[in-house]
Amino acid sequence: MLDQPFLSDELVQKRQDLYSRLDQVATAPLWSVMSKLVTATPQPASVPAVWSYQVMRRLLLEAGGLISAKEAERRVLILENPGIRGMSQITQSLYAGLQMILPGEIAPSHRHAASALRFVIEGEGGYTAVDGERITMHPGDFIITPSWTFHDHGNNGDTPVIWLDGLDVPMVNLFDASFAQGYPGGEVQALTRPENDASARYSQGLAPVEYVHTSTSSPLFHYPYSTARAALDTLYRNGPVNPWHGVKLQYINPTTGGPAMPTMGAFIQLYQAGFVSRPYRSTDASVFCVKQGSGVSHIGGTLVPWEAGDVFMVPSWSAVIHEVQQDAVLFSFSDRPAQKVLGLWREEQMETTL
Ligand code: GTQ
Repeated sequence: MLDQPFLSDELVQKRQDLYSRLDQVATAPLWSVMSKLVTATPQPASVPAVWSYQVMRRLLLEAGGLISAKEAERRVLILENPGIRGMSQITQSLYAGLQMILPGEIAPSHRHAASALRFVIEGEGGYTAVDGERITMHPGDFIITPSWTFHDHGNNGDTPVIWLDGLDVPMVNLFDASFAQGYPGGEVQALTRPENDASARYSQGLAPVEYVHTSTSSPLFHYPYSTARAALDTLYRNGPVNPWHGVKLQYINPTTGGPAMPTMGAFIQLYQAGFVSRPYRSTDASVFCVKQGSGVSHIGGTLVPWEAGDVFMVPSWSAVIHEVQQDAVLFSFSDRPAQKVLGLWREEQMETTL
Protein backbone atom coordinates (compact mmCIF):
# COMPACT_ATOMS: atom_id res chain seq x y z
CA MET A 1 0.00 0.00 0.00
CA LEU A 2 1.07 3.58 -0.63
CA ASP A 3 2.33 5.76 2.21
CA GLN A 4 -0.41 8.03 3.53
CA PRO A 5 0.47 11.68 2.67
CA PHE A 6 -0.08 14.47 5.20
CA LEU A 7 -3.63 15.82 4.98
CA SER A 8 -4.44 19.33 6.13
CA ASP A 9 -7.73 19.89 7.98
CA GLU A 10 -8.87 21.98 5.07
CA LEU A 11 -8.24 19.20 2.56
CA VAL A 12 -10.00 16.62 4.75
CA GLN A 13 -13.00 18.96 4.98
CA LYS A 14 -13.09 19.55 1.23
CA ARG A 15 -12.94 15.83 0.53
CA GLN A 16 -15.79 15.12 2.96
CA ASP A 17 -17.80 17.82 1.28
CA LEU A 18 -17.16 16.34 -2.15
CA TYR A 19 -18.05 12.83 -0.95
CA SER A 20 -21.39 13.93 0.44
CA ARG A 21 -22.26 15.70 -2.82
CA LEU A 22 -21.18 12.59 -4.76
CA ASP A 23 -23.46 10.53 -2.53
CA GLN A 24 -26.42 12.74 -3.43
CA VAL A 25 -25.99 11.92 -7.12
CA ALA A 26 -25.60 8.13 -6.58
CA THR A 27 -21.85 8.18 -6.99
CA ALA A 28 -18.90 7.02 -4.88
CA PRO A 29 -15.13 7.54 -5.07
CA LEU A 30 -13.39 4.33 -6.11
CA TRP A 31 -10.29 5.12 -4.05
CA SER A 32 -12.15 4.68 -0.77
CA VAL A 33 -13.34 1.13 -1.65
CA MET A 34 -10.62 -0.09 -4.03
CA SER A 35 -8.88 -2.52 -1.68
CA LYS A 36 -12.05 -4.32 -0.61
CA LEU A 37 -13.43 -4.31 -4.15
CA VAL A 38 -10.41 -5.67 -5.98
CA THR A 39 -8.82 -8.03 -3.45
CA ALA A 40 -5.36 -9.53 -3.85
CA THR A 41 -6.74 -13.00 -3.12
CA PRO A 42 -10.27 -14.42 -2.67
CA GLN A 43 -11.93 -13.17 0.55
CA PRO A 44 -14.91 -15.52 0.95
CA ALA A 45 -17.61 -14.59 3.46
CA SER A 46 -18.54 -18.27 3.67
CA VAL A 47 -16.76 -20.36 6.30
CA PRO A 48 -15.87 -24.05 6.63
CA ALA A 49 -18.91 -25.95 7.88
CA VAL A 50 -20.32 -29.46 8.35
CA TRP A 51 -23.90 -30.72 8.69
CA SER A 52 -24.21 -34.01 10.58
CA TYR A 53 -26.41 -36.49 8.74
CA GLN A 54 -27.69 -38.02 11.97
CA VAL A 55 -28.88 -34.57 13.11
CA MET A 56 -30.27 -33.54 9.72
CA ARG A 57 -32.06 -36.87 9.21
CA ARG A 58 -33.95 -36.50 12.51
CA LEU A 59 -34.98 -32.95 11.61
CA LEU A 60 -36.10 -34.00 8.12
CA LEU A 61 -38.24 -36.82 9.58
CA GLU A 62 -39.75 -34.34 12.02
CA ALA A 63 -40.54 -31.98 9.12
CA GLY A 64 -42.07 -34.98 7.31
CA GLY A 65 -44.67 -35.27 10.07
CA LEU A 66 -45.54 -31.59 9.85
CA ILE A 67 -45.70 -30.80 6.12
CA SER A 68 -46.27 -32.97 3.04
CA ALA A 69 -44.04 -32.89 -0.03
CA LYS A 70 -47.08 -31.68 -1.97
CA GLU A 71 -47.81 -28.75 0.34
CA ALA A 72 -44.13 -27.80 0.52
CA GLU A 73 -43.70 -28.37 -3.27
CA ARG A 74 -40.19 -29.48 -2.27
CA ARG A 75 -39.61 -30.62 1.34
CA VAL A 76 -36.05 -29.46 1.71
CA LEU A 77 -33.88 -28.26 4.58
CA ILE A 78 -31.56 -25.64 3.12
CA LEU A 79 -27.93 -25.89 4.22
CA GLU A 80 -27.02 -22.28 4.96
CA ASN A 81 -23.39 -21.37 5.30
CA PRO A 82 -22.88 -19.92 8.82
CA GLY A 83 -20.89 -17.01 7.35
CA ILE A 84 -23.77 -15.89 5.08
CA ARG A 85 -26.97 -16.88 6.93
CA GLY A 86 -30.30 -15.91 5.44
CA MET A 87 -29.08 -16.07 1.85
CA SER A 88 -30.06 -19.71 1.11
CA GLN A 89 -26.46 -20.25 0.02
CA ILE A 90 -23.87 -22.83 1.01
CA THR A 91 -21.21 -20.96 -0.98
CA GLN A 92 -21.16 -17.58 -2.69
CA SER A 93 -22.45 -19.22 -5.90
CA LEU A 94 -24.24 -22.41 -4.83
CA TYR A 95 -27.36 -23.57 -3.05
CA ALA A 96 -27.52 -26.93 -1.24
CA GLY A 97 -30.32 -28.68 0.61
CA LEU A 98 -31.42 -32.06 1.90
CA GLN A 99 -34.67 -33.26 0.35
CA MET A 100 -36.94 -36.04 1.64
CA ILE A 101 -39.81 -37.86 -0.06
CA LEU A 102 -41.89 -40.23 2.06
CA PRO A 103 -43.48 -43.41 0.66
CA GLY A 104 -46.37 -42.57 -1.66
CA GLU A 105 -45.58 -38.85 -1.82
CA ILE A 106 -45.14 -36.81 -4.99
CA ALA A 107 -43.19 -33.58 -5.39
CA PRO A 108 -45.08 -31.97 -8.30
CA SER A 109 -43.47 -31.33 -11.66
CA HIS A 110 -41.96 -27.94 -12.41
CA ARG A 111 -39.03 -26.40 -14.23
CA HIS A 112 -36.71 -23.46 -13.64
CA ALA A 113 -33.77 -21.70 -15.19
CA ALA A 114 -31.59 -22.95 -12.33
CA SER A 115 -29.80 -26.23 -12.96
CA ALA A 116 -30.01 -28.88 -10.24
CA LEU A 117 -28.04 -31.96 -9.26
CA ARG A 118 -28.86 -34.70 -6.78
CA PHE A 119 -26.72 -37.12 -4.84
CA VAL A 120 -28.80 -39.87 -3.24
CA ILE A 121 -28.00 -40.52 0.44
CA GLU A 122 -30.62 -42.95 1.67
CA GLY A 123 -33.56 -45.11 0.62
CA GLU A 124 -34.74 -47.34 -2.20
CA GLY A 125 -37.80 -46.88 -4.40
CA GLY A 126 -37.43 -43.16 -4.99
CA TYR A 127 -37.56 -41.78 -8.48
CA THR A 128 -37.13 -38.52 -10.26
CA ALA A 129 -38.49 -37.88 -13.72
CA VAL A 130 -36.47 -35.56 -15.95
CA ASP A 131 -37.50 -34.41 -19.43
CA GLY A 132 -39.90 -37.29 -20.02
CA GLU A 133 -37.85 -40.15 -18.55
CA ARG A 134 -38.15 -41.67 -15.10
CA ILE A 135 -34.97 -42.45 -13.16
CA THR A 136 -35.04 -44.88 -10.21
CA MET A 137 -32.73 -43.57 -7.49
CA HIS A 138 -30.30 -45.71 -5.53
CA PRO A 139 -27.96 -44.50 -2.79
CA GLY A 140 -24.82 -42.96 -4.28
CA ASP A 141 -26.43 -42.20 -7.64
CA PHE A 142 -25.74 -38.82 -9.24
CA ILE A 143 -28.63 -37.30 -11.21
CA ILE A 144 -28.83 -34.03 -13.10
CA THR A 145 -31.78 -31.78 -13.85
CA PRO A 146 -30.53 -29.38 -16.53
CA SER A 147 -31.86 -25.84 -16.78
CA TRP A 148 -35.50 -25.61 -17.88
CA THR A 149 -36.19 -29.38 -17.88
CA PHE A 150 -39.42 -30.47 -16.15
CA HIS A 151 -38.82 -32.66 -13.10
CA ASP A 152 -40.91 -34.33 -10.42
CA HIS A 153 -40.01 -36.75 -7.67
CA GLY A 154 -41.81 -39.66 -6.04
CA ASN A 155 -41.31 -42.63 -3.75
CA ASN A 156 -42.72 -46.08 -4.59
CA GLY A 157 -40.77 -47.73 -1.76
CA ASP A 158 -41.68 -48.17 1.88
CA THR A 159 -39.00 -46.06 3.57
CA PRO A 160 -38.05 -42.35 3.34
CA VAL A 161 -35.80 -41.37 0.45
CA ILE A 162 -33.29 -38.59 1.18
CA TRP A 163 -30.87 -36.87 -1.14
CA LEU A 164 -28.60 -33.84 -1.39
CA ASP A 165 -29.75 -31.12 -3.80
CA GLY A 166 -27.25 -28.76 -5.40
CA LEU A 167 -28.51 -25.80 -7.44
CA ASP A 168 -26.88 -22.81 -9.12
CA VAL A 169 -29.65 -20.48 -7.87
CA PRO A 170 -27.22 -17.80 -6.55
CA MET A 171 -25.57 -17.63 -9.99
CA VAL A 172 -28.91 -17.40 -11.78
CA ASN A 173 -29.97 -14.63 -9.42
CA LEU A 174 -26.61 -12.84 -9.75
CA PHE A 175 -27.53 -12.47 -13.42
CA ASP A 176 -31.20 -11.72 -12.66
CA ALA A 177 -32.05 -14.53 -15.06
CA SER A 178 -34.54 -16.57 -13.01
CA PHE A 179 -37.65 -18.09 -14.55
CA ALA A 180 -39.80 -20.90 -13.13
CA GLN A 181 -43.16 -22.52 -13.88
CA GLY A 182 -45.31 -25.48 -12.84
CA TYR A 183 -46.00 -28.32 -15.25
CA PRO A 184 -49.22 -27.43 -17.06
CA GLY A 185 -50.47 -31.02 -17.37
CA GLY A 186 -50.85 -32.01 -13.68
CA GLU A 187 -48.63 -33.16 -10.83
CA VAL A 188 -46.60 -35.69 -12.76
CA GLN A 189 -45.10 -35.05 -16.17
CA ALA A 190 -45.95 -37.28 -19.14
CA LEU A 191 -43.30 -39.93 -19.75
CA THR A 192 -42.12 -39.95 -23.35
CA ARG A 193 -39.36 -42.58 -23.11
CA PRO A 194 -38.98 -45.82 -21.11
CA GLU A 195 -36.61 -45.99 -18.13
CA ASN A 196 -32.90 -46.34 -19.01
CA ASP A 197 -33.46 -45.09 -22.57
CA ALA A 198 -30.92 -42.26 -22.23
CA SER A 199 -28.42 -44.65 -20.71
CA ALA A 200 -28.64 -46.93 -23.79
CA ARG A 201 -28.36 -43.95 -26.13
CA TYR A 202 -25.47 -42.08 -24.56
CA SER A 203 -23.58 -44.00 -21.89
CA GLN A 204 -22.00 -46.89 -23.79
CA GLY A 205 -19.32 -44.99 -25.70
CA LEU A 206 -21.93 -44.78 -28.43
CA ALA A 207 -24.47 -42.18 -29.51
CA PRO A 208 -27.35 -42.32 -32.00
CA VAL A 209 -26.09 -41.47 -35.48
CA GLU A 210 -28.71 -38.73 -35.77
CA TYR A 211 -27.71 -37.11 -32.43
CA VAL A 212 -27.02 -33.41 -32.81
CA HIS A 213 -25.30 -31.67 -29.92
CA THR A 214 -27.38 -28.58 -29.14
CA SER A 215 -27.94 -28.50 -25.37
CA THR A 216 -25.35 -27.03 -23.00
CA SER A 217 -26.02 -30.00 -20.67
CA SER A 218 -25.57 -33.75 -20.90
CA PRO A 219 -28.36 -35.79 -22.56
CA LEU A 220 -27.50 -38.47 -19.99
CA PHE A 221 -29.16 -37.57 -16.67
CA HIS A 222 -28.36 -40.59 -14.49
CA TYR A 223 -24.92 -41.69 -13.32
CA PRO A 224 -25.39 -44.81 -11.16
CA TYR A 225 -23.20 -45.36 -8.12
CA SER A 226 -22.50 -48.97 -9.12
CA THR A 227 -20.67 -47.78 -12.25
CA ALA A 228 -18.75 -44.99 -10.52
CA ARG A 229 -17.74 -47.24 -7.62
CA ALA A 230 -16.49 -50.01 -9.91
CA ALA A 231 -14.35 -47.48 -11.78
CA LEU A 232 -12.92 -46.06 -8.53
CA ASP A 233 -12.04 -49.53 -7.22
CA THR A 234 -10.34 -50.55 -10.47
CA LEU A 235 -8.36 -47.33 -10.70
CA TYR A 236 -7.30 -47.64 -7.06
CA ARG A 237 -5.92 -51.12 -7.80
CA ASN A 238 -4.27 -49.96 -11.03
CA GLY A 239 -2.82 -46.75 -9.60
CA PRO A 240 -1.26 -44.30 -9.42
CA VAL A 241 -3.06 -42.67 -6.51
CA ASN A 242 -2.94 -38.87 -6.65
CA PRO A 243 -1.33 -37.44 -3.46
CA TRP A 244 -3.91 -34.62 -3.33
CA HIS A 245 -7.09 -36.25 -4.66
CA GLY A 246 -6.71 -40.00 -4.11
CA VAL A 247 -8.58 -41.51 -7.03
CA LYS A 248 -10.91 -38.78 -8.26
CA LEU A 249 -13.28 -38.82 -11.23
CA GLN A 250 -15.51 -36.12 -12.67
CA TYR A 251 -19.00 -36.68 -14.03
CA ILE A 252 -18.95 -35.78 -17.73
CA ASN A 253 -21.29 -35.17 -20.62
CA PRO A 254 -20.46 -38.30 -22.68
CA THR A 255 -21.14 -36.49 -25.95
CA THR A 256 -18.55 -33.76 -25.31
CA GLY A 257 -16.21 -34.99 -22.58
CA GLY A 258 -16.97 -31.71 -20.77
CA PRO A 259 -18.88 -31.23 -17.52
CA ALA A 260 -22.44 -32.63 -17.29
CA MET A 261 -23.83 -29.10 -16.82
CA PRO A 262 -22.36 -25.68 -17.70
CA THR A 263 -22.51 -24.07 -14.25
CA MET A 264 -21.81 -26.91 -11.81
CA GLY A 265 -19.24 -29.69 -11.87
CA ALA A 266 -19.46 -32.87 -9.83
CA PHE A 267 -16.82 -35.35 -8.71
CA ILE A 268 -16.44 -38.62 -6.84
CA GLN A 269 -13.26 -39.76 -5.16
CA LEU A 270 -11.93 -42.66 -3.16
CA TYR A 271 -9.40 -42.48 -0.32
CA GLN A 272 -7.92 -45.42 1.55
CA ALA A 273 -7.98 -45.55 5.38
CA GLY A 274 -4.88 -43.85 6.78
CA PHE A 275 -4.43 -41.59 3.74
CA VAL A 276 -3.46 -37.98 4.51
CA SER A 277 -3.88 -35.82 1.42
CA ARG A 278 -1.42 -33.08 0.57
CA PRO A 279 -2.91 -29.58 0.97
CA TYR A 280 -4.88 -28.30 -1.99
CA ARG A 281 -6.76 -25.12 -2.74
CA SER A 282 -8.80 -23.85 -5.66
CA THR A 283 -11.03 -20.89 -6.40
CA ASP A 284 -14.15 -23.08 -6.59
CA ALA A 285 -15.65 -23.48 -3.12
CA SER A 286 -16.71 -27.13 -2.85
CA VAL A 287 -19.58 -28.97 -1.21
CA PHE A 288 -18.77 -32.55 -0.15
CA CYS A 289 -21.16 -35.38 0.72
CA VAL A 290 -19.68 -38.41 2.43
CA LYS A 291 -20.88 -41.60 0.70
CA GLN A 292 -18.94 -43.85 3.03
CA GLY A 293 -16.10 -43.80 5.54
CA SER A 294 -14.93 -41.26 8.07
CA GLY A 295 -12.17 -38.75 8.57
CA VAL A 296 -11.20 -35.25 9.55
CA SER A 297 -10.59 -32.45 7.07
CA HIS A 298 -8.35 -29.52 7.92
CA ILE A 299 -9.97 -26.61 6.08
CA GLY A 300 -7.95 -23.43 6.31
CA GLY A 301 -7.02 -24.31 9.89
CA THR A 302 -10.53 -25.45 10.96
CA LEU A 303 -10.93 -29.13 11.90
CA VAL A 304 -14.02 -30.67 10.34
CA PRO A 305 -14.82 -34.29 11.30
CA TRP A 306 -17.09 -36.26 8.99
CA GLU A 307 -18.79 -39.63 8.58
CA ALA A 308 -21.28 -41.25 6.21
CA GLY A 309 -24.08 -38.94 5.03
CA ASP A 310 -22.49 -35.75 6.36
CA VAL A 311 -22.21 -32.67 4.15
CA PHE A 312 -19.27 -30.30 4.54
CA MET A 313 -18.01 -27.31 2.58
CA VAL A 314 -14.60 -25.90 1.72
CA PRO A 315 -14.54 -22.14 0.96
CA SER A 316 -12.74 -20.70 -2.05
CA TRP A 317 -8.96 -20.70 -1.79
CA SER A 318 -8.93 -22.44 1.63
CA ALA A 319 -6.22 -25.07 1.79
CA VAL A 320 -7.76 -28.46 2.56
CA ILE A 321 -6.13 -31.63 3.87
CA HIS A 322 -8.25 -34.77 4.18
CA GLU A 323 -7.13 -37.12 6.95
CA VAL A 324 -8.95 -40.37 6.25
CA GLN A 325 -9.83 -42.75 9.09
CA GLN A 326 -12.02 -45.38 7.38
CA ASP A 327 -11.96 -46.09 3.61
CA ALA A 328 -13.85 -43.13 2.19
CA VAL A 329 -15.84 -42.25 -0.90
CA LEU A 330 -16.56 -38.52 -1.21
CA PHE A 331 -18.98 -36.93 -3.65
CA SER A 332 -18.45 -33.22 -4.29
CA PHE A 333 -19.73 -30.40 -6.46
CA SER A 334 -18.70 -26.83 -7.21
CA ASP A 335 -19.00 -24.00 -9.74
CA ARG A 336 -15.77 -25.03 -11.48
CA PRO A 337 -17.21 -25.28 -15.03
CA ALA A 338 -18.59 -21.73 -14.78
CA GLN A 339 -15.29 -20.37 -13.47
CA LYS A 340 -13.32 -22.22 -16.16
CA VAL A 341 -15.39 -20.94 -19.04
CA LEU A 342 -15.05 -17.40 -17.65
CA GLY A 343 -11.28 -17.82 -17.35
CA LEU A 344 -11.31 -17.41 -13.56
CA TRP A 345 -10.51 -20.84 -12.18
CA ARG A 346 -7.19 -21.36 -10.36
CA GLU A 347 -5.86 -24.19 -8.27
CA GLU A 348 -2.75 -24.82 -6.22
CA GLN A 349 -1.36 -28.20 -5.27
CA MET A 350 0.73 -27.53 -2.20
CA GLU A 351 3.62 -29.66 -1.00
CA THR A 352 3.73 -29.31 2.76
CA THR A 353 1.86 -31.85 4.83
CA LEU A 354 0.60 -31.72 8.41
O1 GTQ B 1 -36.17 -30.62 -6.55
O2 GTQ B 1 -36.83 -29.15 -7.96
O3 GTQ B 1 -33.67 -28.13 -3.13
O4 GTQ B 1 -36.80 -26.67 -7.32
C1 GTQ B 1 -34.70 -26.42 -4.40
C2 GTQ B 1 -35.49 -26.07 -5.46
C3 GTQ B 1 -34.95 -28.72 -4.98
C4 GTQ B 1 -36.28 -29.46 -6.91
C5 GTQ B 1 -34.45 -27.75 -4.17
C6 GTQ B 1 -36.01 -27.03 -6.28
C7 GTQ B 1 -35.75 -28.37 -6.04
